[in-house]
Amino acid sequence: MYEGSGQTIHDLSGKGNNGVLGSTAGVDANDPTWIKGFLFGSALRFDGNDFVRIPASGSTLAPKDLTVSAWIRGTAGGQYNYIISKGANGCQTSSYALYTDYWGALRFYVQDTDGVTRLSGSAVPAGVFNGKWHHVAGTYDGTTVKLFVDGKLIPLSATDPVPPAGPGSIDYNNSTTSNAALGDFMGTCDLFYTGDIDEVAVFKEALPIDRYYAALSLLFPKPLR
Ligand SMILES: [Ca+2]
Repeated sequence: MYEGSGQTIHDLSGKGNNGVLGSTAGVDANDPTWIKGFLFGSALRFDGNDFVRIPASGSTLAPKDLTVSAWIRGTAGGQYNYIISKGANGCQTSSYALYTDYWGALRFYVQDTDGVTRLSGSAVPAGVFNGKWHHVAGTYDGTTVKLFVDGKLIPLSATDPVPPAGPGSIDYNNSTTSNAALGDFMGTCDLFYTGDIDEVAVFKEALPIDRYYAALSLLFPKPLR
């Protein structure tokens, strides 16, 4: 996010997935605030009732396999705070989302066409929401959901639901909206995120985030080490 001002975030990939700050194209109470970015330019601060809406046009952000990647900074995870979401079904699920769970831990999930929410492992709040920037990424290769924090895979714990062993298709047939959002779940309820977000990207394959982060650390040693 390089804009630093205004009401639009632009899709640098050229796919036209631009986002609108807040509830209207003008200045409104749901606009996040522009702040200095982590690596480059600017970032956005969400104060607990802010969001960016990305209309379901452009490339629709609905790939079969995917990576969702961002830099985030916050001081408290909170319960059910949506950082990045694609689509919404009632007050239940998105097609995929980076969010915090009941315990305030960071997770990634995809909702499959069998109605199963395929959850990643969970990153405890103290390791993510500690006032520092962290790279977070969720991937799905058609079978397995993974969450990475600062390039490290967050494994499933013994208490996590056992994910389906076989492949599954992401359900993009949303009952409430197919819009994507930053900082909110935009279904029949709002589930807001409090914190900062920068450099959001969605890729149509499950990237090897551990290797990506290692390469990034060589390019930008100071902020990342
Ligand atoms: Ca606005």
